[in-house]
Amino acid sequence: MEYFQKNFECMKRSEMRALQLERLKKITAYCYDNCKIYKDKFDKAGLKPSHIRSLEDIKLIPFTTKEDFFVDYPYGIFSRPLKDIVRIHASSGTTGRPTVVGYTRNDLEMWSDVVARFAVSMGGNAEDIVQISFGYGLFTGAFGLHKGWEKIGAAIIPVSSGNTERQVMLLREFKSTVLVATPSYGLYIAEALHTAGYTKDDICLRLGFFGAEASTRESHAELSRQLGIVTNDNYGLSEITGPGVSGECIEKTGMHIAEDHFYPEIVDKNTLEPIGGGEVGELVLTTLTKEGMPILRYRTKDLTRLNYDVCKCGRTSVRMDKVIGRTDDMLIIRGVNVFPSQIESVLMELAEVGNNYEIIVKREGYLDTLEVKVEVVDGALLTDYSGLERLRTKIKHKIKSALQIEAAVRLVEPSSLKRYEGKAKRVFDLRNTRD
Ligand code: DLL
Repeated sequence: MEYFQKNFECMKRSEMRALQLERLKKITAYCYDNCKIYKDKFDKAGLKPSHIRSLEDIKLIPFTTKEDFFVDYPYGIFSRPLKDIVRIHASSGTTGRPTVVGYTRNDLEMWSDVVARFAVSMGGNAEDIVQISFGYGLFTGAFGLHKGWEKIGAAIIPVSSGNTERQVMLLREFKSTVLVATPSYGLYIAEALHTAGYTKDDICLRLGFFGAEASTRESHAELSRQLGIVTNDNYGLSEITGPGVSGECIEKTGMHIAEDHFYPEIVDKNTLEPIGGGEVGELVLTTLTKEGMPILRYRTKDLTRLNYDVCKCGRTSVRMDKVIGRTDDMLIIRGVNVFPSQIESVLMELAEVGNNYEIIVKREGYLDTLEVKVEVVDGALLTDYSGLERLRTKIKHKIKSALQIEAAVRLVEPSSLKRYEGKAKRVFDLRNTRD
């Protein structure tokens, strides 16, 4: 088994905890001394950095949320003057202003280290040819994966997202061995490969690194099947560093968190009290080593759980489960909590429907309605009324048994729904809009 930084990845738990505590004390004092936003929050809570004496004391520290990035926008959340900042990125910010994030030179080194760790943990090496199909720009995805893979000596193809026919051409002609994309774009590229008349046997891909949005085991199985690859799920967020917070290893039993740099907690999303025992809750992250913009107890809004068992790969780092969804993406339909990923799991298991779907929620009178639109694989089915009805009923039953909720199912023509080159938009909640 290869490791990138074995001393940290395989550290004994007692040593890891000691290291985390030492770093937590230091970063708490550093934030208090260098960032007014933190100083004000600590003073308001009557907290001094010296009150942090154990890892458990982390719960004394007030949470940081997205709103804190706007208190003194854009750079107020930085702990270093701009002369020390060498890179600025921003979150994708689908709604409103994006959060602005800054890195010092050491932050960039750390960032590429943590990405290199999970690349190596999947068997990535200097011989790989890595096609980066994330958009280069303010988004952290492309630069994050680029620098991590470059660090292990791989050859990077910085194609960026979009121009899907060209992606296929590069896969074939440049013989890329690794594809880096959102899972939804990965599926789109796979579709374009087949539309152009090729199969997985015409390309050299062996690994697919997918992240930046929630995905299911079923969609990864589909990516594996269509592209002939072993897939990896990796997680991160701009506010914490970008990609590299955690990633699956070849065992694929959860995403290893680089916990010498990012301290994870799980809290109840309503009471905000810490939850132990491997239960699902909101992930809260503290950066332990960042200089430019350290973040204490960031509420990610992502729901997952932690597993502290040692992995078969030998890494001792805690693993997080696949993200179920964001608390702000959770739909409450007629009182039932529904995550888009649950619907995706149902659809991806069915061979008769494709990988593109839309979830539409409306309010009719006082009643919420849920509609799932999905493409059939075989367009001929659309003229076969009884075949179509059978499939619709089957999907409705499966959704009912997975979610305990009735959904209307609309089967549409192949290739008729919008494809995404970055993060996909699957949910259209029209309850608060007039239509
Ligand atoms: O998406 C960073 C990233 C880029 C991660 C490339 C992995 C690969 P943001 O644009 O700030 O940063 O969005 C962060 O995306 O809070 C999650 O809700 C979601 N997310 C990221 N990775 C995953 C994943 C990047 N593997 C937000 N599974 C996060 C589920 C993910 N959700």
